[in-house]
Amino acid sequence: MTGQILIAQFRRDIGDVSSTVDERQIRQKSHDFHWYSPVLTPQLQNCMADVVVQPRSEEEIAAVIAAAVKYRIPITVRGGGTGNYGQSVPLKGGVLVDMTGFNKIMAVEPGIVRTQAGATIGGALEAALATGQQLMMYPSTLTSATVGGYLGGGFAGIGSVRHGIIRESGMIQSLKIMTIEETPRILTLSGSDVGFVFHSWGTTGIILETQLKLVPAETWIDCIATFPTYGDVIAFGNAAFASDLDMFLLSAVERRFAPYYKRLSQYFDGNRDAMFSMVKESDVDRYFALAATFNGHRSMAVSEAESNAAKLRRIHTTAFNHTTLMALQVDRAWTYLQVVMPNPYEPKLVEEQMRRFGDEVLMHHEYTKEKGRCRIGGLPLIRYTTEQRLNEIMRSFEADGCVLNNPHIFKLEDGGRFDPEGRKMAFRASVDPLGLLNPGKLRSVS
Ligand SMILES: Cc1cc2nc3c(=O)[nH]c(=O)nc-3n(C[C@H](O)[C@H](O)C(O)COP(=O)(O)OP(=O)(O)OC[C@H]3O[C@@H](n4cnc5c(N)ncnc54)[C@H](O)[C@@H]3O)c2cc1C
Repeated sequence: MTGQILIAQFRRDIGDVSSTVDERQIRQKSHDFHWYSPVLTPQLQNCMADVVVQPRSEEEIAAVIAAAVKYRIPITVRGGGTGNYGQSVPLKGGVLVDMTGFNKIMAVEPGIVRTQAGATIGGALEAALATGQQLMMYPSTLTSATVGGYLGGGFAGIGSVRHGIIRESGMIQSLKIMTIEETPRILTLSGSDVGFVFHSWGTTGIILETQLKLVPAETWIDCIATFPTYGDVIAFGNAAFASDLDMFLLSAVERRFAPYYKRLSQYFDGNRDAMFSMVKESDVDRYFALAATFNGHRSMAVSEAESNAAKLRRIHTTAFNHTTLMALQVDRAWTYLQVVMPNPYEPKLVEEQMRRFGDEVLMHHEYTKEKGRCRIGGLPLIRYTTEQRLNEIMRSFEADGCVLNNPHIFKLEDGGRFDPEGRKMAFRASVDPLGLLNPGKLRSVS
């Protein structure tokens, strides 16, 4: 917590920049989707900023940083607040910088969109589509997540089966960031240097602007294929990934998820397991022909217009952590895990895991690409009882050769995706020498 007098001095220094100390607004902006985790909730629920600011220009962001540095006040940056691990929760109070007021789509050119960091991903996608282009990928939270938040906290998304995970997709062309110094500097990063800031959970400079690569827009059809067993779904997923089918999403869920898919219940009724996909219009028939070779039925194939007219749920809002959200909206006793499956992932392993865990675990897998190979990320639902049991389930997946990216942690290094060579850490120190940015998120920085 920062003292009230210091906060008052800080607010005086930032002049006209919008700021509030209203308790309700502070509480709302100090939390994200860490409530998915019954382990994180008690640890983070009382963490609160002392003041929330909403800058609208580069100059205002610089004024906020300069004043915070002058008074040594911690700074936590927030986009849409859809992160799952308390990424934008201010562990040590201080200033919460809400970036959503800094939200212009600056330019759309052939192959490129330039945005301010607080623009929503959905806004960037819409602007690209208006020029016959599209983003390479996006999170299922695209209407509320910001571009800066996705690059600061995200990992993959809808489109990653086609273009790979964000880190290696080439999607981030360049980033403009501001340093955390009394006289803030602006740096432009490109090439592999964007990796210093990507997925650093807001600990490494404030992203001001992004330049993202665009690809030609395609017409994607929302498809559901259903199968007699979940092993068949996985066998089909493996074959579809290895084929030349053009797909933007390949998301497998078992039949016990059906009660959570109300607006698609006529196509996914709980009698069969399912693959939810976005398939290029010209490949839809071949997609279902391949599914048929694994006992798959064509259950649904609708265009965006048909889906909207029938008031169906769009497929991209059923995938990744939206699958988890749909279940949690009905039953808060669920939580989840993030598990990378062994490659190749044999259908008999998932069937064995389903037998082993019974009603305690429901299976959901997202197909993505990493280093050109299939990367199957499991986001299984877990019926939560105790932290000890949750840990036992994790160890059981690991014994099968799976790799855990534990979502029940709030230290960046513990997620298993951080900087083994220390280059990120060295860069971080150079742009935030006092360690004021999102303090407490890095185990290696107090
Ligand atoms: C229902 C649901 C579905 C999801 N689906 C996906 C998915 O498909 N793929 C995926 O990767 N993630 C997914 N996520 C996680 C989350 O949506 C993504 O991490 C994301 O896009 C966050 O954007 P945001 O604007 O909400 O960021 P926030 O939650 O506000 O912030 C995320 C992190 O980025 C930092 N940050 C924010 N803005 C800046 C900035 N301008 N400069 C520097 N750092 C900044 C924050 O400090 C924080 O550490 C999902 C989450 C939910 C709840």
